[in-house]
Amino acid sequence: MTAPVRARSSADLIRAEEPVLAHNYHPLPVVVARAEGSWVEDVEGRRYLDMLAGYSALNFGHRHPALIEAAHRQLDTLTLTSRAFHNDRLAEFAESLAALTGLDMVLPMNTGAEAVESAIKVARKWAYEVKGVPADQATIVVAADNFHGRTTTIVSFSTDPLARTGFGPFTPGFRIVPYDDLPALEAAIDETTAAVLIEPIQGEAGVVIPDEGYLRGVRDVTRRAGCLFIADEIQSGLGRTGRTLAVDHEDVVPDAVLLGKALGGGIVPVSAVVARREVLSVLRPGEHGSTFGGNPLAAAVGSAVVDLLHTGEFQHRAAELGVLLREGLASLVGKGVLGFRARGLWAGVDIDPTLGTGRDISHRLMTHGILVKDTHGSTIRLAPPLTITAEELVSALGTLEEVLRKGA
Ligand code: IF1
Repeated sequence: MTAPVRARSSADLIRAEEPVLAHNYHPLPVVVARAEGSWVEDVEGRRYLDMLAGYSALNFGHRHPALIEAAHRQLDTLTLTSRAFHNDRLAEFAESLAALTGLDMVLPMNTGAEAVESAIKVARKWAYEVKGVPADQATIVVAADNFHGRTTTIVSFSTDPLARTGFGPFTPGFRIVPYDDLPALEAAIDETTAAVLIEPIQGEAGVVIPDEGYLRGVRDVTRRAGCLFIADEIQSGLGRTGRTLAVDHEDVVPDAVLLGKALGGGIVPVSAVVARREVLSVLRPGEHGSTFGGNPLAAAVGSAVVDLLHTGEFQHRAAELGVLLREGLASLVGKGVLGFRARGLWAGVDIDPTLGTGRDISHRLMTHGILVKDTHGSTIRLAPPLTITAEELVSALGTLEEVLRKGA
């Protein structure tokens, strides 16, 4: 007789990962088994409010009905063709994404890092073919404390030793300037510059919001210098900040916008470079691609995501609930919170380090039924699903207050 199958506990599952799973993460000790909307449930049935939302990959919450329905419908019809053939979902996806961003053309990819890599390739090719930069001389100006992904080329211009050390040799051709410093940016640009690549709000750096006027300044400087402005909106875009894109807060239209995370509706990885025609037109058959980019399932889910954003409802919720978030955090300043930066439903919160590291605070919030993630030092980030209710948000802030009051 075989032994009865026993469900494995959270502790069992965490222990089981240890010898077989690469240790490139140090997750909080919660093992999620189910989720719906703003809530996740662990193996033992404990419920947690998800205040990280997959780093903004879950802007519409877990398993949004419209997105799940789009995915189910597509799963029953067609899932993958490769780009060797056309598929009947791609035109609609590209049209609606271009319309959403006010740009002309779409290059579909899968992960965020791939969108960034693709934009670097396109910018370089644009520099040689359109701007007339001598072969292999193109430079790209980026900001210190950036986060654009994990590939070899992308970590080549990271300033985070943890992301870089041990992974050289690195890709040349990048110049790093301080973020939110227009004179430094202008000084770094010369006739070899293909593009300026920045996050309109720096996520990993701790939700760092540049001074009003910086993004307009980047637009002016790049236009005058004749180089491209590429905005990495992979984390900041698609409703998170209260507008469709973070650059919309300054009414700026970059030459290229990079999207990812929420574009896949929390279901599949979907990313894209969305750009002016002159920019993406430099790519010709055979020069770039991806087996999975633009597959019918991704296109169907991506189209459904764009449909949700076309209503404006989620941008509106992020803006309105963002006021509550800001007020709640302001009331905690001096009560364990040293300071915070917030826009829409996105905040970096600096906790008094005497109360613990960001990790300690995240752990304590977890035991109180709230999931968040630390960044550096004693900063935690809050990025709840844009579907969160005012009551849920207020209750999460109450829990944060309680955790901070109890101290270390
Ligand atoms: C990890 C942070 C979030 C991104 C921007 C591109 C990418 C990302 C602006 C690459 C990815 C991630 C990946 C995740 C942690 C994470 C993150 F802490 F690093 F900053 F979200 F807050 N551009 N961000 O934020 O996208 O290739 O991952 O799809 O551990 O690497 P990807």
